[in-house]
Amino acid sequence: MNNPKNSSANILILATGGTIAGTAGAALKRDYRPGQIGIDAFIQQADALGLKARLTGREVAAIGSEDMHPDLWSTLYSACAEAMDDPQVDGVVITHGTDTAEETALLLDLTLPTNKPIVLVGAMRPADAVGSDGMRNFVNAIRVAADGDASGRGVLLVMSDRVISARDARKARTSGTDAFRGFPRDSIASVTPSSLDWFGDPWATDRPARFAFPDKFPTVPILYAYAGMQTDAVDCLMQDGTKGIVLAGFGEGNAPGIIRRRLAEAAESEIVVVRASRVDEGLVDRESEDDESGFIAARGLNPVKARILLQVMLASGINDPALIQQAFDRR
Ligand code: DAS
Repeated sequence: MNNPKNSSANILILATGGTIAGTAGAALKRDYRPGQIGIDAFIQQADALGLKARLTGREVAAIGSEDMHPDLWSTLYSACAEAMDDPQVDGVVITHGTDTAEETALLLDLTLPTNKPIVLVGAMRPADAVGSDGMRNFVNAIRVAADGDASGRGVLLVMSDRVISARDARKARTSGTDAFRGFPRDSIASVTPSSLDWFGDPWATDRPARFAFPDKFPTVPILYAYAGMQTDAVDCLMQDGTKGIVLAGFGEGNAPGIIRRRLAEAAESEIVVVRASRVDEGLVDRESEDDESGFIAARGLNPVKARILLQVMLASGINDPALIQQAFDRR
């Protein structure tokens, strides 16, 4: 399928900054500042390419996504929720830095319905760099957001001619334009400025939001495992108010015996413990010890995304490990 079904779609662009709107001031320079190009100028450049979709821009922020935070997530969520109800909007594109795009994508995926496409897009090279990838990624994202077949697939991420679902997307390289990978599923579509090919049918048509957007994000630190670690690494995370801990464990979510025992004590004192892995790819499945210790297995989610899912559930008042495990198990 090479043409968007809705070739004159109305797309709302929510700009947050990032490298896609960044400039260095010289094509060969390495250092640059994110979020320098305003959304109106960006849309003008895109329109000049002859896009069929009608774009309306709103600048929500102009930051590097290392500074993404819950208040801004809340603004993005409200803007998307409004757009989902607005008959004048066919789809939403969010321009975003790549560093935390996977966290924003999963959070919105968990808290918004799937009735219209919501697409995150970023770039690895600033707009004025030689070989910049930003405008191509943006045009691709518009093509996806304007396609009726993009709805019912949850929030999507478009980078380097690929579409990856929010649940699967992860940044896997520090540099180079092919910086994202999907796990367990890799790309779910291939996109270029002149083509869009989905590799399967939508799986969540008309799915309502799974969880409420948190009023307040519970304190859930990530514990990174390393050889020789001692229990003080856990103890310093168990401050007043800590509601959960995500272990970025060795291999399949492992940790030294003393750490597992300390985490089991934490779980007994009602801190929800999720075992994820510091390894980039592979599932973390339940083990028999998880039942005894009250742990949850992160399955396909990496530590930062496991943290988002856990925060959203805890904020909804869900802290039963069996129910939380079910949410980690489902796609
Ligand atoms: N500056 C980083 C960020 O905003 C990198 C990027 O945009 O790709 O996440």
